[in-house]
Amino acid sequence: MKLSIPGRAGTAAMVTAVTLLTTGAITGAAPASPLAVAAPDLLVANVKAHLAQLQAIATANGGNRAHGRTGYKASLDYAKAKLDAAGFTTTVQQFTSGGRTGYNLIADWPGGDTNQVVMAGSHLDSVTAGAGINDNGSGSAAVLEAALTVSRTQYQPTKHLRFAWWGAEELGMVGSRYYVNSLTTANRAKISGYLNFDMIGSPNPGYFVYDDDPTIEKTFQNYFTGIGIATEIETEGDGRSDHAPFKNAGIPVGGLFSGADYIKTAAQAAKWGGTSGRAFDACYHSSCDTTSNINDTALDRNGDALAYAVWELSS
Ligand code: DTR
Ligand code: ZN
Ligand code: ZN
Repeated sequence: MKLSIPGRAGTAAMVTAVTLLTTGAITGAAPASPLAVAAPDLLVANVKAHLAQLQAIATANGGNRAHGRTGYKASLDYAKAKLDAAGFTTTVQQFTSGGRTGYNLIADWPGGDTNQVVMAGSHLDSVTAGAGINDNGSGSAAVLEAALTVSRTQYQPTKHLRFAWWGAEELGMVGSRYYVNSLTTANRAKISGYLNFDMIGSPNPGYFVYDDDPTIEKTFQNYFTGIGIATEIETEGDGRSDHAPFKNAGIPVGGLFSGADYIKTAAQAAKWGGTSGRAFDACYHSSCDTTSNINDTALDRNGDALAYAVWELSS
């Protein structure tokens, strides 16, 4: 779902103006500044289709997609096949943790200034207890759909776009830390921002924005202001997800979160709906974290916010 976004309406109007100008439908000065390309709507039906695939993978592989188990590698193979077919340059990074082999999936969109890399990522692994559809199929599916939408729209950003799916986050951000540590100092300096998406479809959702880098934080807040949703600063997860290794390396980070085992207050229920006195995700790290453990509205809104930020920060 897309609505007008403050600060972007002008861009949208400019895009309209140029469109109309080229059709001769209106007269008047052409926009002075180069046009930013407005982010497309991320199709939540496509995101849910990815979640259905991840659920099927877990079901076919012992009920989980955990590090070192067959369900994790099958999840990575699913995403990689889609990205290869869409024209991305993919890399599978292998590491060992707890005596088991782990993998990161990195997908570069050809083009853009490789001295300014905008990254969006999510952990692809689940806990061993279940399929991990909200934690973190939701983030992984939305990042995958954003990447596929870049390809589908043939978006040509000014900056270089890189997408990532991390292994072994549940063991302590092992995969993302392995990736950051594998970068040279020069290559770390080229990453202008890392956006993290870990649990963005919680069944009793909150709308939390990471308060690490102010520019990234404001970008997300602008999106939610544009759709009339109040956000809160994310305080539960400092250091608890894959943005932490990037932040520790001095790279600007941000992200979105819809809540885990903390309890929704009455004030939060009043502004966001849902049920006060209950966890944002009562199936956190449990076998009930399946495709029925997703709030479609939260997944839709956070997916669109993801796309908005990727387009905005890379244009
Ligand atoms: N997604 C959880 C880690 C986690 C718990 N709270 C937050 C807040 C923000 C980001 C991540 C988290 C996990 O992977 O277990
Ligand atoms: Zn988890
Ligand atoms: Zn997680």
